[in-house]
Parts: sequence; structure tokens; C-alpha cells
Amino acid sequence: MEPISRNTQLIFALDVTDRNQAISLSEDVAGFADAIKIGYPLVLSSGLEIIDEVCEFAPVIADFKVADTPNTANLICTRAFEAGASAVIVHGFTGRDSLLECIKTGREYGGGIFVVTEMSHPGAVEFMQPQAMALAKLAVESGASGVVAPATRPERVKQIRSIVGGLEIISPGVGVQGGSASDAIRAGADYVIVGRSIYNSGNPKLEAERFVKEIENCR
Ligand code: OMP
Repeated sequence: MEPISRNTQLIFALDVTDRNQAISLSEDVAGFADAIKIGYPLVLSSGLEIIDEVCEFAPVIADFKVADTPNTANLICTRAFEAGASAVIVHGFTGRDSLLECIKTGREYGGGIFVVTEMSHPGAVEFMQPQAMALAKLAVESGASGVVAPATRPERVKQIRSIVGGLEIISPGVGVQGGSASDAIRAGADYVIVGRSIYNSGNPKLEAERFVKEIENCR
């Protein structure tokens, strides 16, 4: 598994459900994205092997938003790392024991664990927002590699940065969800996650390049 290294600061969310389209999009954005994030839509339609296939183009983050008991969380993370993922996204609200188990599994495979703090969609203010800082603190205390924080609310990215210190922040919600890549980076995100604005555009390669330039210009 290839480690994720900070270069373009763009993570491409590959949420399509057709294997051939996924491969062709990965080919298009390879070179512009530091990682490609794959979640349930693609894995459930193309099988877990798609992780290994996409690894040829960029390190893969398995977005399984793991939220289970420690044993089941471990089983899920193990499958993701064995399939070739460089990191797995997990929830922290299930508690310290489940999160620690994911992080232990990550260490065994030399992979990273990103913990969701506050999600980017409007409904996240209902239950997640009140717990976001506690979840960020738990991520630090548990030894996670980073957290997920909302580009749709750059002020929250800034607050979460003040809690997580040197942990990495990956930030979704850019483009279709209304967030701006440069605002998220300026607020303290290490990477922005972009899906539909790239893969639904007429020219995914050009759009990925445009995001990379936008990020470069705000450094
Ligand atoms: P677009 O909205 O198409 O750019 O895709 C965003 C991607 O980030 C999707 O894969 C979402 O599932 C994911 N995501 C969020 O949009 N918001 C979050 O709070 C967390 C995630 C995530 O964990 O990646």
C-alpha cells in the first residue's frame, strides 16, 4: 500500500457505480489527486477488488464510515487494508473502544484512520455538531492519523484544527455541497475532498486541475 503524501491537497471522491467509468476517471485524475476515496457506492457495485485496481492510479482511502462494535469494526478495517487501502474513514461516536480497535488494525497494516467529526451536510448540525469537538479530541487521544471536517463550514474546520493540532484534516463538501476549496484550506484543512464537481463535469481532468490550481493559489 502506498502512503498518502501531501502534494496537490486534492482527494477525489469516486462515488460512481460503474467499474469501467471508475477506472477511466481514476486514469483521468491520476497526477492531480493525492488520494482517491472509494466508498459503498462503488464497492457494493464492483466488489472490494476495485480498491486494488484503483491503487494503480493513487493511494486509496476506503470510506466505510465504520460504526460498529470493536470486533466488527476490526473485521471491516482488516478487509479494507487487505484489499489495499492506505486509510479507512471511521466514525468516533461508537466510542473509544471501537475507535482504538480500528487504530490498532491500521497500525498492523501501516495504514491510516480518519475519524469523522462533524459531517458536511445540513443535517449534521442536528446530532453531530454538538459532539464534534469531543470527537476531535477523542481522535487525538486515540492516536488517529486525522479527522474529517466540513468544508461547508470553514469556521468549524478552524475550530476543529485548534483541537486536533498536527493531525491531518480532510475536508469534504466542496463544489456541489456549496463549500469552497480555498476557504477550507485557508481554514486549516490539509486536503479537500471533491466528488461530483469533478466526475459529473464534462471534463474531469480539467476540473481536477482547476481545483489543484485553486488550492495552489491560496497557499
Ligand atoms: P461530493 O459531494 O460529490 O463532492 O462528494 C463528497 C464525498 O465526501 C462523498 O463521498 C461523501 O460521502 C463524502 N463525505 C461528505 O460529503 N461529507 C462528510 O461529512 C464526510 C464525507 C466523507 O467521510 O468522506
